[in-house]
Amino acid sequence: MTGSETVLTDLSEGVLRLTLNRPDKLNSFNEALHLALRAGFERARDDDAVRAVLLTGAGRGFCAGQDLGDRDPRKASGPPDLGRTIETFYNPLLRLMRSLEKPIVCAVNGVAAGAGANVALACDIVLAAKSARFIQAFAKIGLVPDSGGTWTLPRILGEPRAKALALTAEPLDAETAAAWGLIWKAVPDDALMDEAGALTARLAAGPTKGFGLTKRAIHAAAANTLDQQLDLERDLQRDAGRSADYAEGVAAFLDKRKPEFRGR
Ligand code: LHQ
Repeated sequence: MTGSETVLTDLSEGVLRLTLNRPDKLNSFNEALHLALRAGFERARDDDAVRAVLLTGAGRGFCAGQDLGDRDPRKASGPPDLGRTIETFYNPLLRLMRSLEKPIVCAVNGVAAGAGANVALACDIVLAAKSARFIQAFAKIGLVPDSGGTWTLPRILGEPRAKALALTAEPLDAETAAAWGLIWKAVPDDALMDEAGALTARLAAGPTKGFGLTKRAIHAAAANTLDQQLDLERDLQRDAGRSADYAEGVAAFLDKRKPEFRGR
């Protein structure tokens, strides 16, 4: 395990594990955590040894959003420019995560509030401990859901549930989040890290080039017509069909053996 204090980083057998590590502040985002997390996802993008990412939090929380200790209005000389904070820190992170052509699994180990909830929901497969809660906490301090929340929530939940969560800031428990399709699974607390670790390891040993193309296709669907999407599937399948992993997958099937995928 290496890394600065704020994000622990560990690469093992293709899995880059990123652990938010400000447990006494429920892993809320300060500048150092932002920069370290961004560096982690940049490594995931640039390092061929990384085949999948597992994001989680240290201690009893996943992430409580922006560190409000840094934001005391009584200590400021005037109104803040939160748009600048979003443009400098949150949006680059969300864009980086969304464009990563490798699977991101999120193990939500405890409360996920504000930007912390929406960063979790930006991951590809989200598992949450049964005791975890998702809180669109923004409304409690007069803000708008950010980190993609106003895009993700209505798409997944529809406007009625998205608006109720955003306007009331009521906590959504992990089992309801799973029942509503907001996350993949709620799992017993003591099974979370084993299950998330095994899932990420399985993905990292899989045909990760194909996974990347699959993510690209599913992301494009939000803005495409069916005709456009059918054309895109044709183009991406052409790429996938030329991959070494496709050749290996079919050969292994015909040989009745386990495939050895390389992500190429
Ligand atoms: C915290 C925090 C925190 C600092 C817990 N900051 N210390 C973008 C642009 C720029 C500015 C604004 O924001 C954004 C995006 C956003 O994310 S806005 C939303 C910001 N987040 C929140 O409003 C959530 C604030 N936290 C809470 O409501 C509660 O802490 C939750 C519901 C997350 C957890 O409640 P509890 O389980 O009861 O824990 P706690 O409140 O006792 O917190 C434990 C410690 O963590 C405590 O410190 P202490 O020294 O008293 O033990 C908290 O002060 C600290 N902490 N969240 N965001």
